[in-house]
Amino acid sequence: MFQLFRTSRMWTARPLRDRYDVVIIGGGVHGLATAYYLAERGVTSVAVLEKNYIGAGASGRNTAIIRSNYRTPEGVAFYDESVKLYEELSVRLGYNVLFSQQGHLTLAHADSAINGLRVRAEVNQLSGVESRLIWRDEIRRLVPALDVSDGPRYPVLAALYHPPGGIIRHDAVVWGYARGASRRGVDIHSFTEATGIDTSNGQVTGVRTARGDIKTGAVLNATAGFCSTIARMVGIRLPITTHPLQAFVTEPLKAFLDKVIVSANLHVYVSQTDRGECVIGSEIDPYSSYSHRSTLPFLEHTAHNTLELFPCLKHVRVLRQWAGICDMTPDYSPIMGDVPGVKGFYLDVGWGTYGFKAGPVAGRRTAELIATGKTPDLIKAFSLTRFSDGRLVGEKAAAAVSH
Ligand code: PYC
Repeated sequence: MFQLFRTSRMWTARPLRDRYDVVIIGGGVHGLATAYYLAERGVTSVAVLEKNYIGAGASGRNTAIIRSNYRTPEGVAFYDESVKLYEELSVRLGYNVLFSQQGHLTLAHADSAINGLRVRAEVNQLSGVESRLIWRDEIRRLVPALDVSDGPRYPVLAALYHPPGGIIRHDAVVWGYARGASRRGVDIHSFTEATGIDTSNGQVTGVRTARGDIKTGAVLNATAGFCSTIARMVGIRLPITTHPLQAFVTEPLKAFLDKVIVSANLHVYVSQTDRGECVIGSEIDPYSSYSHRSTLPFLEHTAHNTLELFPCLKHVRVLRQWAGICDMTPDYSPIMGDVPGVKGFYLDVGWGTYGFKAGPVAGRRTAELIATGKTPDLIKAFSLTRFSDGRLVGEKAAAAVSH
């Protein structure tokens, strides 16, 4: 009987070695997915360094929304591959990540918003992604609890409907990748902070950590919130500002909502988990900060706007609220790839509020880059040099809420 219910450890804690082929800084979904896909390619001398417990940063603090209804052809193709990888992830990892493709609606409360959604629908369709404009009757049918009357200050007029979008269990994704990577020989070192990166003649040679030094020729910066600090260790300044992003969760309720609802105009997004809790978030805080503290003004503002959409939540209690921190780039697209002048240093950063959605594709394509030395076509547009070359990939219009 005991054997039946005995739980085995998800990953193995091994001693920190003094040499690895690849060192990944950041033990969130991006770092762990990269380690997993490197190991799948046979690159197993890999260390993942995480200064806290794994998934303690943005991977454990996001609102777990998955979608690919972006605004640029580059963004749509990239996030579409991520959705496809998420679709097969439970089977690939042998671990249920509870991906619920319940559908995703971005609401429009003004003509200008409808125009923006129409452009996205067309770019999505041209890229083969299911996404279309729908009107009040269909919205009412899909989401009976939503107030689609003329009553609210900003009545709902239309929506971008994206059926493949949905929600996932973010901890399970992190644990599943960690387990898969560890089983293939990757070393995961929690509570191991990177304190410096050594270079010689423009080539990475090692990483210093609070637990000892490591020799390596390849380092990936897969951090969120602290990517500028890590980049500065090799003398690079990233075009990034870091802002808190807050969210809260309600007490569990009987199932009433089986779509992800986003209102950019009201700065709010709402979904209901399998446990019945509503997960509700808003825009990034307007000030730059590394703080994980949540605030009362956020809760008041976001709760108020949620009630404009769902008056039925009026008497519901809030269980808890929290904050994560987001690295924002000027064009709201990530920075991925190698870095001119620092051989062996790779970036997978600048995810703003889109990071969790991209974990599988970013991991898979970054692993391909590190293993082959060739930048995959899918991530070429996200290079650091786009800022000096003037080739921005503007994804602000696809943000869940306008910032
Ligand atoms: O882009 O869907 C999104 C999102 C939701 C919360 C943060 N980002």
